[in-house]
Amino acid sequence: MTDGGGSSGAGDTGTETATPTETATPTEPATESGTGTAPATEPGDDGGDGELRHRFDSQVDFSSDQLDLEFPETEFLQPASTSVKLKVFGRDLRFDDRAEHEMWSFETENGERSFPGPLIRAREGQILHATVNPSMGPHTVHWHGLEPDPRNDGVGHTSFEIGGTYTYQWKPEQGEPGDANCGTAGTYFYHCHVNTTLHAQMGMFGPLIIDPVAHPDYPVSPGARRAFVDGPEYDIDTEAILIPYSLDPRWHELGHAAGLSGEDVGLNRFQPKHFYLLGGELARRPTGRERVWGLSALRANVEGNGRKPTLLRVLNANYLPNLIRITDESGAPARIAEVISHDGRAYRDTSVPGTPARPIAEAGAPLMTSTLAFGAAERYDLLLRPPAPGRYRLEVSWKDWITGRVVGRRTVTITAS
Ligand SMILES: [Cu+2]
Repeated sequence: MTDGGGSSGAGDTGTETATPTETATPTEPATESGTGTAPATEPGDDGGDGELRHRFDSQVDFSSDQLDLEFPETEFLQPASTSVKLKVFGRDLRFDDRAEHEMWSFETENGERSFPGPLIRAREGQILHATVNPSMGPHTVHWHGLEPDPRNDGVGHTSFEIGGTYTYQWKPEQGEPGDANCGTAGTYFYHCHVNTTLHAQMGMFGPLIIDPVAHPDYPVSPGARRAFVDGPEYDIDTEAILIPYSLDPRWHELGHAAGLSGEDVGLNRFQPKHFYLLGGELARRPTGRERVWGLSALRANVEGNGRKPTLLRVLNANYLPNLIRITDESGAPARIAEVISHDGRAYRDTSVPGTPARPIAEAGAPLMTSTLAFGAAERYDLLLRPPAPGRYRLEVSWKDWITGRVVGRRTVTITAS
């Protein structure tokens, strides 16, 4: 919407922005229909003032009757620092166990169809534009863990679903050295938020990484990057992401809107039969059409001679709890993983109020481990610090979320050199 007016009556242009006068006047409290003065309307109705509003009579209505807009406009559009274009594809893809499954995911502008979706990478303080053209819509893109304003958060319940095209706009907050309360750098993911349980399982997600802003007090060595503004440096060449994903083939027979009309299609029963480790070294993601990016091996730097440690980003992209165990060649637990952040938040020492909250390793308490337990959608950033060259085994297990019984297991070798 460019004219800013509320009287155009163009019901397809999305929500209006209240003027400062309107928001500052303490009139009647808003009701579920929106303004307190307009009559209750049917979902999607235009109350006469060009403003779309919804009313949900049941849970099913709430889930199924999201506002679906063809071409919502990006409000307060700013020049982009970086921009990406995403389309949606549906396709049978072959996995590393030779099974083929129907997958839906995001493809790049030039037709790269890969699962998971393309890596989106931005730096703190940059304005990102992500233009989405779902074509098989409606779909959305939710930026999981970031907190854009509601229009750009990609949650249909608080904004709209997209039938045509929309450009999401957001700007990750910059970090400050020693400040535990700001900064965004870390590992995230994006996923569709339409019929979310199904669409995420179908493959509509991809990795999202926010890099820290450069700070003059924290220079960066050649070939390295910092994990967060005053965080440790890591080696760009071996940086990798590990994405445990499990798959229930029954779900992959369902349609776009399965379950949204109140019918029971069993989305409360996730019974995976396949267990996959997706991802790999970010610098070596295979290109080409229609393939699964599967993780078969990892490398880890032994520090020295100017080499920085390897950063392993971990993303649980399925509905079961995962457990990682790292062992050495004799099978003994190997505490070579240093946990430096979780869900895009750095671990800092906040024990003394009023003093800089340093990264915990710098404060003398590095969190070294051989095991990591993490649930759906959680992300952890691990620095791998093998003490000497050799081989390690990283085992991922999937656990039943009620009984805790291990239902799937995969392993990869970490070669330390
Ligand atoms: Cu979707």
